[in-house]
Amino acid sequence: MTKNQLVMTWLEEMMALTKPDNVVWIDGSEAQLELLRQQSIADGEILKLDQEKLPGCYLHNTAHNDVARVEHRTFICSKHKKDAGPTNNWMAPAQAYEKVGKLFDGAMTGRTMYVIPFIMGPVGSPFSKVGIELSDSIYVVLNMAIMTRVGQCAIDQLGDSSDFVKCLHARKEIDEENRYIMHFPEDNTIWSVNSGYGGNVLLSKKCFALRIASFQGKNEGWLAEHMLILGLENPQGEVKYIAAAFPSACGKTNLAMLIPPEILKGYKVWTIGDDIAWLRIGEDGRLWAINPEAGFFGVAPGTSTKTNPNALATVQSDTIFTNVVLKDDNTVWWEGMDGEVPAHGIDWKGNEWTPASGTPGAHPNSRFTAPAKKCPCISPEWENPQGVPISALVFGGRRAKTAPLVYQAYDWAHGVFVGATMASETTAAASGAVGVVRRDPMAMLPFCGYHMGDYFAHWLEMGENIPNAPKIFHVNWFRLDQNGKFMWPGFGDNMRVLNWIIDRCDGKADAQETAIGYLPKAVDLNMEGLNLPAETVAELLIVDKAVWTAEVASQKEFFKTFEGHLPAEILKQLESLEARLDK
Ligand code: GTP
Ligand code: SPV
Ligand code: MN
Repeated sequence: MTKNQLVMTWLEEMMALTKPDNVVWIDGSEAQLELLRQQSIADGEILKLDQEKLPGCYLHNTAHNDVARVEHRTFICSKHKKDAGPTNNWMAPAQAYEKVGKLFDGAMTGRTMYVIPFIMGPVGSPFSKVGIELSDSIYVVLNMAIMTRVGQCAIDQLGDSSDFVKCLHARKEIDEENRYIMHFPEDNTIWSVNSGYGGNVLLSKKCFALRIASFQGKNEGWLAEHMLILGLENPQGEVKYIAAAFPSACGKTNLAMLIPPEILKGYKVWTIGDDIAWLRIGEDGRLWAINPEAGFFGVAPGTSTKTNPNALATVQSDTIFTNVVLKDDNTVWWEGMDGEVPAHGIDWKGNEWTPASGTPGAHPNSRFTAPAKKCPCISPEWENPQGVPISALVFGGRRAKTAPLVYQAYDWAHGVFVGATMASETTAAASGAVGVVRRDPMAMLPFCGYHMGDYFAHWLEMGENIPNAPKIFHVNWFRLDQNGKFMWPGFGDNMRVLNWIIDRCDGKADAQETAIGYLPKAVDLNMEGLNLPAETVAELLIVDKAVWTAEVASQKEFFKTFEGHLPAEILKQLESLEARLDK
C-alpha cells in the first residue's frame, strides 16, 4: 500500500518482534471492514445486534479486569525523567523498550497483525497528522475506522514523509500485572500491551492526540487539549465557537450536543468535537481549533432523550457498544436510558441480569463508538481544514462545593491559573476510587506528555502570541445541596450559562468583580422558566471566603509538586488571589 521506506522498515521490525502469522493492511474500504466484522462475530469478539432496530450496530464486552484507562500503568518514556515531570509515571526509553519488548516478543504468533494507517484531523488539513497502528485486535480496527480516517487516505497524506506516529498494540493475555501503556514522545512511538479497553488501545485517542500531540504542540507552538468544541448559533444566525475542558466523564459529550430549553429555542448548538481539540494561532491572530477525531467514544450510562437526545440519535446506527446490557430483543440498554428498565437481560459481564440483581447491568464506564457524521447536530464546519475560530475557552470540573456555577478569568494569565488549579471528583473513566477530589489541571493531568510545569509555561507563552485571544471561563454543573442532590439542572439548561459566556465575549453581559474573577449576578443569567428558588441561585453564585481560603491552601500544596519548575506567573496569580480574598 505504500512505498514509504521508513514505514516499511518499521513494519518489518515490528513483525520480527511480534511474529504474526499474517499481516493485513487496512485500506478503509467498507468491503474489507464488513469481512472483518464477520470474522469478529465468528471469533465471538463482537455480537451483531438487531439490524432492523439498530442497523450496523454491534456489542462487545471487555475482560472484567479491563474496563477503563489505567493511569498507574501509563508511562511517559522521555530520555530524561525531569521531562516527564512529577505527575507522570516515567521509565527510561531503553529500559521500557526492553521490558515491554519482551512482552511483545512473539505476542502475535498464531494471530493476524492489522496495519491501520490513520489521519488525525480532516483529510488534507495542514493541521492534520498521520499515525499507523499495528494491532492484533479486530475490535481495535473497527473502532479506529469510526474514530479516525483510516486507510489509503492516510498513506497518501503521509507520502514519503517520516512524520508519523508509530503505534503498536497487542492484546496478549489481558494480564493486569503486565499491562503497559508506554509513550516515547521523542520517538513518536506508542506501545500498548495486555489491554483491550478503548483508551488503552485506540492509540489515536488519548495516547497520540493528547500525550504525544501535547509534546509536539509544545515544540511546534500549538496546543493539544482535552476539550470539546461547539458552535453556538444565536437567533440572528451568528455562530460563535467555544472549546471546553472537563475531566473524563464530566460532561464534554453532553455539552457538545446540547439542546437548549424551550425558552431559548432560537439558539442552537453545533458539535465540532466532543473530547479533543488541537488549537493553533491563525493568521488573523485568533485561536483556531480542529477536532482531530472522526467519531465519539462516549459514556453510555446517563445518556437518554432527556439528557442527550443528539447522542442517542447518533448511536441508532453504525455504532459499537462496549460493556452495556444486552436485552432479550437483541438491542441494548444502560442505566439512565429512557423507557422501562428491562425485566431481564445479559449484563456487561455476560451474566443473566434483572433489576433485582443489585448490580449495574452496564459498566459505569460502558461506552458507544459512533461516527461523528451521524450526529444530528454535527456542524457544517466540523471538517473545515482550517478549523473554527474560538471565542471562549472554558474549564470545569465536578465539584460538590467551592466552585460557583460560572465565572470569568480577569485575563489570559489569570485564566491559565484558573485552568492550572482545576479540581474534580474522580470518575469511572479511570481505574481506582471514584468521587475523590483531585487536582486535574486543564483536565490534562492523565494526558500531558511532558512536564506539567512546562505545560503551564507553554500556555502562558501561547497567550502572549495570540493578539486576539479567547476569553477564559470556569464552570461547575455539579454543585450538591445538603441532601446530595444536584443544585443546577444542567444538560440543556447549561445553555443559559453559555449565553452569558458569549455575551461576555461580545461585551454585552454584566458581571460583578469578585476575588476569584467576574461572576454573573443572578439577574445577568436568563433563568426564565427554570423555577429555581432565589436562594439556590444565590448559593450557585456564591464565593465563600472561608471555603476559598481553604481552597487556596490546597492549591498551594498542589503547586509544591512542581517546586523549582513552576512559572513565576502562576505563583504570582496565587498570591494575588490570596490578597484579594484577604481584602
Ligand atoms: P469522557 O468521554 O470520559 O471524556 O467524558 P465526557 O466529559 O464527555 O462526559 P459525558 O458528557 O459523557 O458525561 C459523563 C456523565 O456526566 C454522564 O453520566 C452524564 O449524564 C453526566 N452529565 C453530563 N452533563 C451533566 C450536567 O450538566 N449535569 C449533571 N448533573 N450531569 C451531567
Ligand atoms: C476519557 O477517559 O477521557 C475518555 C475515554 O474520553 S478514553 O478513550 O478511555 O480515554
Ligand atoms: Mn475524554
